[in-house]
Amino acid sequence: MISSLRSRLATIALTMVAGIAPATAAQAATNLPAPDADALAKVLADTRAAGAPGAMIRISGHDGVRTEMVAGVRDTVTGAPMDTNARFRIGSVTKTFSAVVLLQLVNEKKIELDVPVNGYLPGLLPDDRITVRHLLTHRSGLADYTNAMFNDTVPGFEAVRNKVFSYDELVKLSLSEPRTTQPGASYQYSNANFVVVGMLIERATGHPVATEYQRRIIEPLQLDHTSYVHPDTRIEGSYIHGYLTPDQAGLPLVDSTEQTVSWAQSAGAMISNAADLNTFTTALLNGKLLPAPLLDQMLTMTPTDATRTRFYGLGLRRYDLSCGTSVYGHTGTVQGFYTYAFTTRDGGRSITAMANTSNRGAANTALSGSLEAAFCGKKNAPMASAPADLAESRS
Ligand code: REY
Repeated sequence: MISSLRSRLATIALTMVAGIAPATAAQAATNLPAPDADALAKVLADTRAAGAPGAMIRISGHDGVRTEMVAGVRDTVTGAPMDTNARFRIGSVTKTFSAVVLLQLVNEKKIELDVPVNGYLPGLLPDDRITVRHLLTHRSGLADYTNAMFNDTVPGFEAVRNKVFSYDELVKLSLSEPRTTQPGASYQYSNANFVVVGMLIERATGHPVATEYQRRIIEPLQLDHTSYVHPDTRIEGSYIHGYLTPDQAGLPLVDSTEQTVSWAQSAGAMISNAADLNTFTTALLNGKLLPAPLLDQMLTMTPTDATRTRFYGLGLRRYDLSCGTSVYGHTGTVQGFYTYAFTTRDGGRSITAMANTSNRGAANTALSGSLEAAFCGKKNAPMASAPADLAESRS
């Protein structure tokens, strides 16, 4: 089956690195079918057909790497093939790292979830009713300044590619727009929320967020390919080039690899690789980063759309898949990179899927099909048209 698919889809390099390992006791507890390798290969082919130069999927189980698949290239100039070990920009998966640090500070009684943000950062916000929890659940009403910033995609990006913003400047940009909801009233995804989370982390610890990511998450989990280097623009080691799609059809892709990501910072500026993201989501859901009561808070979800299959907790998404399995993690969109990093409730199976393009919804929708293929197994229909409602969006 796999080999016939290979011949049909010549551009796909499919590597079952360790095959499908026998179920361990813990995996059996998840009661998941084997990932559908054909469907995963088709996801990668569809993602490339939709315009991504490359794409990859890495699935990890309790007993180590289970599946690695790549398609296309990580560098369109040299033709270097996509590589599941290489680093890339993870965009808003950063929000889960920020939420973990913040919740550790809650555990240490340095911050409380239901206290007004202005209690910690006096005068920052124009409404004393906005709490720390409202930030983490995207219910503060702080406008997402990035919509205006990137309204015109490539000029918007080039205007900030090398810019270094202070947190205060980003908050001012948000506050120059009307607020989107009364505090707590509705979910409105906004990068401004996690910019303020970064400010809270720095205020409570007296350290840059980079120091806190490092000592609380990166070092304990030995995430050797994960970093927060803002405002440095480079990705160290072996990395994947990101290619931003212009709004106007027919224009060449823009290599957007090097940027400060200062417009996002604690909302989206981290760099990682697929193995590290799988280790991170697994450890988080296994309770290795947060004590149970705080993980429970993170997992307390409300729906983000009318389908009631997509939810948001505290810096964490939940998607309910068609087979009844729920997966937890985050999506990321930063210029040139789409990322999905999700795991099961017991951390028994984790996936990182990425494509090195952005501003190209069809590629993102195709890539989102990797979740059904990875967790729902063969019984599902082929991923020819992944349901649009599972694609990462800003809803
Ligand atoms: C910003 C625009 C996306 C991306 C964003 N990402 O807020 C955060 C996240 C960190 O949720 C850009 N889109 C693109 C445009 C649209 O420029 N005109 O697709 O690269 O991950």
